[in-house]
Amino acid sequence: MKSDREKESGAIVSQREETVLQRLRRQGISRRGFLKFCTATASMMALPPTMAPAIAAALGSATRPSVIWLSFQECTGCTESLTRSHLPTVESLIFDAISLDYHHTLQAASGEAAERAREEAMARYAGEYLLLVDGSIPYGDEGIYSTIAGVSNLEMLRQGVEGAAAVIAIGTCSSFGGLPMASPNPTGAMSVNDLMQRGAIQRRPLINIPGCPPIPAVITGVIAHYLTFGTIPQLDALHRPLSFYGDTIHDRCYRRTYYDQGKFADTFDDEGARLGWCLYKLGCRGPTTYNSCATLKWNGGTSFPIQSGHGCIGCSEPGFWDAGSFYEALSMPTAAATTATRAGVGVGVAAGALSAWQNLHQRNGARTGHQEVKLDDLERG
Ligand code: FSX
Repeated sequence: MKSDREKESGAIVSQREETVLQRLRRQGISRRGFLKFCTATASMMALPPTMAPAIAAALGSATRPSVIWLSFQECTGCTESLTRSHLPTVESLIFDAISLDYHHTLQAASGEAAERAREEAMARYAGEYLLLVDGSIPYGDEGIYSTIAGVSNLEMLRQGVEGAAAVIAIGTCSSFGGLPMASPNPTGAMSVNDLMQRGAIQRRPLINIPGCPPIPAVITGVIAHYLTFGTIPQLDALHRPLSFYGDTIHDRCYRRTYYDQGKFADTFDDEGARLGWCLYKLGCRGPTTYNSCATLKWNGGTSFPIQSGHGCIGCSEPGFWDAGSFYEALSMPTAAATTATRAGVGVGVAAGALSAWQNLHQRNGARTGHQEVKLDDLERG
């Protein structure tokens, strides 16, 4: 007779061996619904709808990858962001398409059973599982500032990274350090990439999905890409997927025409604000922030901060907490600056525009060429 532990392990294995299509069908998703899901997945990954049959074929035979999600110094906003999506969504479907074997906040198990699930998944799927990490890692005083089940965050991350096929850093904290790393950084917080760079953990293919919190559709889009192609998407120099971080918020903002015309709100309740003019003078960080908020938006595509009348605070950029007041303009747009803006020759604006153009160009290249980085092409520790 099988022990409870053996039964638990058996259940994990058989669910893991189901294909994504089998799992979705078991959840009551019709064939038509599945094809719609594939079309939505293509669009989420910035691929043309003609890719939907290829995605359907890939997902029809792909087994659900084991995913281990570790949470360190964070506010749980990243998980909240993901779970606040309304059902049924592409996001929820995607999470039926993976085997989430360990997640501090979402798992039912606790204590020893929870840690056993992590250890078993790491051993059974060594070299195959996806490691998702949110929160930064305290590096000061050998990581004593934060422990889980008596294990320091640094040690838990080190163990997790060792057998991971790829690591996805969810949120600004794990991508760039985020709030815990803000001055004076009392815990010596570091990002996953910082630790890889200094050799404190092994190097693995790393995708950063910054945002405080990140957009749920971006998290699921990246996972969908991995699930479909077995590869990670094309990344920029900060390990961000170009299809989602290739443009600045400013590049895609619906108020951009007002910026180009030199029409700015000077206060949050003046005529310009009422007319929906550009929020640049009120501190909007859209011109220096790379993310998809202006296109994917939030709450199922309902809105995003600029649409509700507040400037972008740049939460997906490195060091944003220490970058000064959220309400100070990036430069001083006086009447002269407005003229310069119109002419498109403001130094900061020109530099921003050039970098935005370069990024846009790269992003379009990635879209049309659909280049991928194979896991084997990337450096392994
Ligand atoms: Fe950080 Fe996420 Fe901001 Fe919070 O897990 S990116 S503080 S939304 O929760 O890590």
